[in-house]
Amino acid sequence: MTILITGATSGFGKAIALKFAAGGHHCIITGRRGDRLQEVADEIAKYNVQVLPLQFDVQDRKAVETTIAGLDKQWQNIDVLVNNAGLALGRDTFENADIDDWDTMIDTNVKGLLYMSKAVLPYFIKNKKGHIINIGSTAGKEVYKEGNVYCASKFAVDAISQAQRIDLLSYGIKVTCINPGAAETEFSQVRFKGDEQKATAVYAGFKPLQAGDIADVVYYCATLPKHVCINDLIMTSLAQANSFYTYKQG
Ligand code: NDP
Ligand code: 8X3
Repeated sequence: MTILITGATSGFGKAIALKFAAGGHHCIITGRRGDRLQEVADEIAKYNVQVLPLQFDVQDRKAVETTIAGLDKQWQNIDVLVNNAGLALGRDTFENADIDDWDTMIDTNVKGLLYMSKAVLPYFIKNKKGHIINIGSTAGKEVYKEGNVYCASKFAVDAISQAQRIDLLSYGIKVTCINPGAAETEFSQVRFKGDEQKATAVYAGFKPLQAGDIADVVYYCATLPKHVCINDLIMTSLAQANSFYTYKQG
Protein backbone atom coordinates (compact mmCIF):
# COMPACT_ATOMS: atom_id res chain seq x y z
CA MET A 1 0.00 0.00 0.00
CA THR A 2 1.11 3.61 -0.57
CA ILE A 3 -0.03 6.28 1.90
CA LEU A 4 0.29 10.06 1.64
CA ILE A 5 0.30 11.86 4.98
CA THR A 6 0.26 15.65 5.27
CA GLY A 7 1.96 17.22 8.27
CA ALA A 8 4.30 14.30 8.96
CA THR A 9 7.09 16.34 10.57
CA SER A 10 5.68 15.88 14.08
CA GLY A 11 2.82 14.60 16.22
CA PHE A 12 0.11 12.44 14.65
CA GLY A 13 1.48 12.67 11.10
CA LYS A 14 4.93 11.42 12.06
CA ALA A 15 3.48 8.60 14.20
CA ILE A 16 1.12 7.58 11.37
CA ALA A 17 3.98 7.52 8.85
CA LEU A 18 6.18 5.37 11.10
CA LYS A 19 3.28 3.01 11.88
CA PHE A 20 2.62 2.41 8.18
CA ALA A 21 6.33 2.08 7.39
CA ALA A 22 6.63 -0.54 10.14
CA GLY A 23 3.73 -2.35 8.49
CA GLY A 24 5.65 -2.47 5.19
CA HIS A 25 3.82 0.35 3.40
CA HIS A 26 5.36 3.04 1.18
CA CYS A 27 5.01 6.61 2.45
CA ILE A 28 4.71 10.04 0.87
CA ILE A 29 5.22 12.54 3.67
CA THR A 30 4.74 16.31 3.63
CA GLY A 31 5.42 19.33 5.80
CA ARG A 32 6.96 22.78 5.68
CA ARG A 33 10.07 22.10 7.80
CA GLY A 34 12.55 20.46 5.42
CA ASP A 35 15.04 19.31 8.08
CA ARG A 36 12.32 17.57 10.12
CA LEU A 37 10.89 16.03 6.95
CA GLN A 38 14.28 14.55 6.05
CA GLU A 39 14.71 13.16 9.59
CA VAL A 40 11.34 11.39 9.38
CA ALA A 41 12.18 10.13 5.86
CA ASP A 42 15.44 8.68 7.19
CA GLU A 43 13.58 6.90 10.00
CA ILE A 44 11.03 5.49 7.54
CA ALA A 45 13.77 4.25 5.19
CA LYS A 46 15.06 1.99 7.99
CA TYR A 47 11.93 -0.13 7.51
CA ASN A 48 12.99 -0.97 3.96
CA VAL A 49 10.03 0.75 2.34
CA GLN A 50 10.04 3.55 -0.24
CA VAL A 51 9.65 7.10 1.07
CA LEU A 52 9.06 10.38 -0.75
CA PRO A 53 9.39 13.58 1.30
CA LEU A 54 7.60 16.60 -0.23
CA GLN A 55 8.19 20.01 1.29
CA PHE A 56 5.36 22.49 0.75
CA ASP A 57 2.74 24.53 2.56
CA VAL A 58 -0.80 23.12 2.19
CA GLN A 59 -2.11 26.71 2.20
CA ASP A 60 -0.33 27.28 -1.12
CA ARG A 61 -2.80 26.05 -3.73
CA LYS A 62 -0.34 26.26 -6.65
CA ALA A 63 2.31 24.33 -4.72
CA VAL A 64 -0.19 21.62 -3.81
CA GLU A 65 -1.46 21.31 -7.38
CA THR A 66 1.92 21.27 -9.13
CA THR A 67 3.59 18.97 -6.60
CA ILE A 68 0.84 16.35 -6.61
CA ALA A 69 0.21 16.53 -10.38
CA GLY A 70 3.96 16.15 -10.93
CA LEU A 71 4.35 12.89 -9.00
CA ASP A 72 6.39 10.22 -10.79
CA LYS A 73 4.34 7.31 -12.10
CA GLN A 74 5.52 5.00 -9.30
CA TRP A 75 4.05 7.39 -6.72
CA GLN A 76 0.70 7.93 -8.44
CA ASN A 77 -0.68 4.66 -7.10
CA ILE A 78 -1.77 6.22 -3.80
CA ASP A 79 -4.12 4.09 -1.67
CA VAL A 80 -4.67 6.39 1.30
CA LEU A 81 -4.55 10.16 1.78
CA VAL A 82 -4.39 11.31 5.39
CA ASN A 83 -5.32 14.99 5.65
CA ASN A 84 -3.60 15.61 8.95
CA ALA A 85 -1.72 18.93 8.56
CA GLY A 86 -3.39 21.48 10.76
CA LEU A 87 -3.14 23.71 13.77
CA ALA A 88 -4.84 25.90 16.33
CA LEU A 89 -3.54 29.42 16.87
CA GLY A 90 -4.47 31.21 20.06
CA ARG A 91 -7.23 30.58 22.54
CA ASP A 92 -9.12 33.84 22.89
CA THR A 93 -12.66 35.11 23.12
CA PHE A 94 -14.20 36.09 19.81
CA GLU A 95 -13.70 39.83 20.36
CA ASN A 96 -10.04 39.42 21.37
CA ALA A 97 -8.96 36.85 18.79
CA ASP A 98 -6.46 37.75 16.08
CA ILE A 99 -7.88 37.78 12.54
CA ASP A 100 -4.51 36.65 11.13
CA ASP A 101 -4.76 33.55 13.33
CA TRP A 102 -8.26 32.92 11.98
CA ASP A 103 -7.00 33.23 8.40
CA THR A 104 -4.16 30.76 9.02
CA MET A 105 -6.44 28.17 10.67
CA ILE A 106 -9.03 28.39 7.91
CA ASP A 107 -6.40 28.37 5.16
CA THR A 108 -4.62 25.35 6.65
CA ASN A 109 -7.32 23.21 8.29
CA VAL A 110 -10.04 23.80 5.71
CA LYS A 111 -8.59 25.07 2.44
CA GLY A 112 -5.40 22.98 2.68
CA LEU A 113 -7.48 19.85 3.21
CA LEU A 114 -9.66 20.75 0.20
CA TYR A 115 -6.64 21.45 -2.05
CA MET A 116 -4.99 18.16 -1.09
CA SER A 117 -8.15 16.13 -1.58
CA LYS A 118 -8.81 17.68 -4.98
CA ALA A 119 -5.20 17.16 -6.08
CA VAL A 120 -5.09 13.46 -5.14
CA LEU A 121 -8.59 12.57 -6.38
CA PRO A 122 -7.70 12.17 -10.08
CA TYR A 123 -5.35 9.31 -9.09
CA PHE A 124 -8.04 7.69 -6.92
CA ILE A 125 -10.62 7.98 -9.70
CA LYS A 126 -8.21 6.66 -12.36
CA ASN A 127 -7.13 3.76 -10.14
CA LYS A 128 -10.74 3.06 -9.06
CA LYS A 129 -9.70 2.91 -5.41
CA GLY A 130 -8.80 5.26 -2.61
CA HIS A 131 -9.35 6.22 1.00
CA ILE A 132 -9.42 9.76 2.37
CA ILE A 133 -8.82 9.93 6.11
CA ASN A 134 -9.47 13.41 7.48
CA ILE A 135 -8.21 14.33 10.94
CA GLY A 136 -11.02 16.29 12.59
CA SER A 137 -11.30 16.82 16.33
CA THR A 138 -13.67 16.70 19.28
CA ALA A 139 -13.51 20.47 18.66
CA GLY A 140 -15.45 19.72 15.48
CA LYS A 141 -18.23 18.06 17.48
CA GLU A 142 -18.79 20.57 20.30
CA VAL A 143 -17.68 24.21 20.42
CA TYR A 144 -15.79 25.14 23.59
CA LYS A 145 -15.09 28.50 25.22
CA GLU A 146 -12.44 30.49 23.34
CA GLY A 147 -12.27 27.83 20.64
CA ASN A 148 -14.33 29.81 18.10
CA VAL A 149 -12.56 29.58 14.73
CA TYR A 150 -10.46 26.48 15.51
CA CYS A 151 -13.73 24.70 16.36
CA ALA A 152 -15.35 26.12 13.21
CA SER A 153 -12.48 24.82 11.08
CA LYS A 154 -12.94 21.33 12.53
CA PHE A 155 -16.75 21.49 12.12
CA ALA A 156 -15.90 22.22 8.47
CA VAL A 157 -13.70 19.10 8.35
CA ASP A 158 -16.69 17.11 9.62
CA ALA A 159 -19.02 18.62 6.98
CA ILE A 160 -16.49 18.18 4.17
CA SER A 161 -15.97 14.54 5.19
CA GLN A 162 -19.72 13.92 5.04
CA ALA A 163 -19.92 15.63 1.63
CA GLN A 164 -16.92 13.72 0.25
CA ARG A 165 -18.44 10.44 1.45
CA ILE A 166 -21.67 11.09 -0.43
CA ASP A 167 -20.15 12.49 -3.63
CA LEU A 168 -17.34 9.94 -3.94
CA LEU A 169 -19.38 6.86 -3.13
CA SER A 170 -19.93 5.98 -6.79
CA TYR A 171 -16.13 5.78 -7.33
CA GLY A 172 -15.65 3.29 -4.50
CA ILE A 173 -13.65 5.81 -2.51
CA LYS A 174 -13.80 5.52 1.28
CA VAL A 175 -13.94 8.62 3.49
CA THR A 176 -13.19 8.43 7.21
CA CYS A 177 -13.15 11.30 9.69
CA ILE A 178 -11.19 10.62 12.88
CA ASN A 179 -11.89 13.07 15.71
CA PRO A 180 -9.38 12.91 18.58
CA GLY A 181 -9.63 14.71 21.88
CA ALA A 182 -6.64 16.26 23.65
CA ALA A 183 -3.37 14.62 22.61
CA GLU A 184 0.14 15.53 23.68
CA THR A 185 2.06 16.63 20.57
CA GLU A 186 3.47 19.98 19.46
CA PHE A 187 -0.15 21.14 19.05
CA SER A 188 -0.31 23.26 22.22
CA GLN A 189 3.19 24.71 21.73
CA VAL A 190 2.00 25.93 18.33
CA ARG A 191 -1.34 27.11 19.68
CA PHE A 192 0.27 29.13 22.46
CA LYS A 193 3.08 30.34 20.20
CA GLY A 194 5.94 28.83 22.20
CA ASP A 195 4.59 29.58 25.70
CA GLU A 196 5.75 26.33 27.36
CA GLN A 197 3.87 27.00 30.60
CA LYS A 198 0.51 27.38 28.87
CA ALA A 199 1.22 24.41 26.62
CA THR A 200 2.14 22.11 29.52
CA ALA A 201 -0.88 23.22 31.58
CA VAL A 202 -3.22 21.78 28.93
CA TYR A 203 -2.16 18.23 29.84
CA ALA A 204 -1.76 18.66 33.63
CA GLY A 205 -3.70 16.30 35.91
CA PHE A 206 -4.65 13.63 33.36
CA LYS A 207 -3.14 11.29 30.82
CA PRO A 208 -3.92 12.63 27.36
CA LEU A 209 -3.90 10.65 24.12
CA GLN A 210 -0.48 10.03 22.59
CA ALA A 211 0.31 10.37 18.87
CA GLY A 212 0.76 6.60 18.61
CA ASP A 213 -2.85 6.07 19.75
CA ILE A 214 -4.10 8.04 16.77
CA ALA A 215 -1.69 6.19 14.45
CA ASP A 216 -3.08 2.84 15.68
CA VAL A 217 -6.64 3.94 14.88
CA VAL A 218 -5.71 5.32 11.44
CA TYR A 219 -3.93 2.04 10.68
CA TYR A 220 -6.98 0.03 11.76
CA CYS A 221 -9.33 2.10 9.59
CA ALA A 222 -7.02 1.89 6.57
CA THR A 223 -6.50 -1.86 6.71
CA LEU A 224 -10.09 -3.09 7.05
CA PRO A 225 -11.57 -5.28 4.29
CA LYS A 226 -12.49 -3.46 1.06
CA HIS A 227 -16.24 -3.45 1.79
CA VAL A 228 -15.90 -1.96 5.29
CA CYS A 229 -15.59 1.77 5.99
CA ILE A 230 -15.39 3.53 9.34
CA ASN A 231 -17.20 6.76 8.49
CA ASP A 232 -16.78 8.82 11.63
CA LEU A 233 -14.94 8.11 14.84
CA ILE A 234 -14.43 10.05 18.08
CA MET A 235 -11.56 9.02 20.34
CA THR A 236 -10.47 10.55 23.63
CA SER A 237 -8.32 9.60 26.58
CA LEU A 238 -10.19 7.93 29.44
CA ALA A 239 -10.12 11.25 31.32
CA GLN A 240 -12.09 13.14 28.70
CA ALA A 241 -15.83 12.88 28.07
CA ASN A 242 -16.15 15.41 25.28
CA SER A 243 -14.73 18.66 23.96
CA PHE A 244 -15.13 20.59 27.20
CA TYR A 245 -15.29 18.04 30.03
CA THR A 246 -12.00 16.57 31.23
CA TYR A 247 -11.61 14.92 34.62
CA LYS A 248 -8.39 16.35 36.05
CA GLN A 249 -6.74 15.30 39.30
CA GLY A 250 -4.71 17.55 41.58
P1 NDP B 1 1.65 18.99 15.59
O1 NDP B 1 1.83 20.46 15.75
O2 NDP B 1 2.53 18.09 16.36
O3 NDP B 1 1.74 18.60 14.04
C1 NDP B 1 1.12 19.38 13.06
C2 NDP B 1 1.68 18.99 11.70
O4 NDP B 1 1.00 19.76 10.70
C3 NDP B 1 3.16 19.28 11.57
O5 NDP B 1 3.78 18.22 10.89
C4 NDP B 1 3.21 20.54 10.72
O6 NDP B 1 4.37 20.52 9.91
C5 NDP B 1 1.96 20.35 9.85
N1 NDP B 1 1.47 21.62 9.32
C6 NDP B 1 0.93 22.65 10.01
N2 NDP B 1 0.64 23.66 9.17
C7 NDP B 1 1.00 23.24 7.92
C8 NDP B 1 0.95 23.82 6.64
N3 NDP B 1 0.46 25.06 6.45
N4 NDP B 1 1.41 23.12 5.58
C9 NDP B 1 1.89 21.88 5.76
N5 NDP B 1 1.97 21.26 6.94
C10 NDP B 1 1.52 21.94 8.02
O7 NDP B 1 0.11 18.72 15.96
P2 NDP B 1 -0.78 17.38 15.94
O8 NDP B 1 -0.03 16.23 15.44
O9 NDP B 1 -1.42 17.29 17.26
O10 NDP B 1 -1.90 17.83 14.90
C11 NDP B 1 -2.20 17.11 13.73
C12 NDP B 1 -3.66 17.32 13.38
O11 NDP B 1 -4.47 16.79 14.42
C13 NDP B 1 -4.10 18.77 13.23
O12 NDP B 1 -5.02 18.86 12.16
C14 NDP B 1 -4.81 19.08 14.55
O13 NDP B 1 -5.76 20.10 14.41
C15 NDP B 1 -5.43 17.74 14.83
N6 NDP B 1 -5.81 17.45 16.20
C16 NDP B 1 -4.91 17.56 17.22
C17 NDP B 1 -5.27 17.23 18.51
C18 NDP B 1 -4.35 17.39 19.67
O14 NDP B 1 -4.84 17.53 20.81
N7 NDP B 1 -3.03 17.34 19.47
C19 NDP B 1 -6.62 16.69 18.80
C20 NDP B 1 -7.48 16.63 17.65
C21 NDP B 1 -7.07 16.97 16.41
P3 NDP B 1 5.28 21.79 9.54
O15 NDP B 1 5.21 22.74 10.70
O16 NDP B 1 6.63 21.20 9.30
O17 NDP B 1 4.67 22.33 8.30
C1 8X3 C 1 -7.41 19.57 19.46
C2 8X3 C 1 -8.10 19.18 20.72
O1 8X3 C 1 -9.47 20.05 22.68
O2 8X3 C 1 -7.53 21.35 22.02
O3 8X3 C 1 -8.28 19.51 18.39
O4 8X3 C 1 -9.49 21.36 20.67
S1 8X3 C 1 -8.68 20.56 21.54
